[in-house]
Amino acid sequence: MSFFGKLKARMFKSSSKIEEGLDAIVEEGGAEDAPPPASGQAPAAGPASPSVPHPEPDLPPDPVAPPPAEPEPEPQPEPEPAARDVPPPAEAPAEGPAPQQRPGILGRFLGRGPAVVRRELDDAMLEQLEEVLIQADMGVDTALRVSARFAEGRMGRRFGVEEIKRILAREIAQIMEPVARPMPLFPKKPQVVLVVGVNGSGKTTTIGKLASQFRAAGKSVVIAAGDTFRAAAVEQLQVWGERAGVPVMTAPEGSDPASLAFDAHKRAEEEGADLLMIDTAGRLQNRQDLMEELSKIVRVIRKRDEGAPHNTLLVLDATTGQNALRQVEEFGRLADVTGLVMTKLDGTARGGVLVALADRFGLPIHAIGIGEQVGDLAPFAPEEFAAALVGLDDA
Ligand SMILES: Nc1nc2c(ncn2[C@@H]2O[C@H](COP(=O)(O)OP(=O)(O)OP(=O)(O)O)[C@@H](O)[C@H]2O)c(=O)[nH]1
Ligand SMILES: [Mg+2]
Repeated sequence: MSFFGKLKARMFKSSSKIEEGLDAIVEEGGAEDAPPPASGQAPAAGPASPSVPHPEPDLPPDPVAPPPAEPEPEPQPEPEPAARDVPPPAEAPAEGPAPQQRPGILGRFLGRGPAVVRRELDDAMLEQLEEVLIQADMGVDTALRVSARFAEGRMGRRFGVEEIKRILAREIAQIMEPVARPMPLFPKKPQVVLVVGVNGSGKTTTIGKLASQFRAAGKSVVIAAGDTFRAAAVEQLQVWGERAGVPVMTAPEGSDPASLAFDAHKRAEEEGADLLMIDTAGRLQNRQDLMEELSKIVRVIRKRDEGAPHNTLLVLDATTGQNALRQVEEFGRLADVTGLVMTKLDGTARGGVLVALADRFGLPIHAIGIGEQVGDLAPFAPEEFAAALVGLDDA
């Protein structure tokens, strides 16, 4: 399966939340439209009442939804003959039924495809859209920005769910485009990658996955098991190291992680390794002592290479939702974070938080995790992510 297929399947909780919200919005104030008639046929019907039950539960995707490759793929409902009966937006009620005729079975026999429910974009609909985005954990500011971009030049026009998803995906991808950057590789050997984050965010797993992927790409890697608090953490890393064929340097439980980092750097340099990845113990951003320990690791490693760490990756757990924003602020203050990795986008309905992070901080998002296996970490691709987030079938 392609990574997009996997991403889409695993992000179903986030996407189904957005989908459900959009379905409800369009159902509430929408009316059934017929798509344009086949060539040469006169329009026979206008929009139907929202109270008319949807006759086809298994409609194919919106037939007027354009192919994604078009430069301005947004559908133009105005030219549809069916829309002629709709009063101009200024006179229309904010919501509610437009003048209507049912698109009869006869009409379909005459060659008009399945009907689509569309709703006219007005202030009330826009507010509901904002609400759906906020509920997907996009945060208020970002939800407002995405909705405003959605509304630009589109008020008074009519949209079906599929069209809304495409426009949203495009707006979201545009916000995220500038931060989608893989972890930069430098000629400096060893390049020091410090990995930080709160407890259980996925630091050790991410190091294991990255180490495997770098190895597969022909890089030599050394891992420092800097979480000296828990013996289990060291064992966990050793398993990943064995799998990846990467040496893991350890220190006795309770010993100073800064001195392990120092020794590991020495070894990595002696071995001519390309990368030194330093795992750290999980720490809550409000534990001052642990945060200071992190600063000490940085101070000590700089005694060996004043440019180190070259990358400080903050690993964030998507399931923590809006709290991720605070973590970026706090860790950023203490550890000079250079890039983000977001894990556990599978199995959470809070995937929208990544949009908020991109919008608010502009820090590079290097990779996303969608599972526990080595192949479940992939470079962050904004178009695929945005499509999966809103539940589109293609990116
Ligand atoms: N579903 C899912 N689970 C993940 C992902 N990344 C990590 N995990 C799991 O999350 C749990 C915690 O991961 P760790 O890598 O141990 O997290 P950590 O940040 O090192 O944790 P501490 O060292 O205790 O702070 C493990 O069970 C991982 O398998 C992911 O992308 N998706
Ligand atoms: Mg760990």
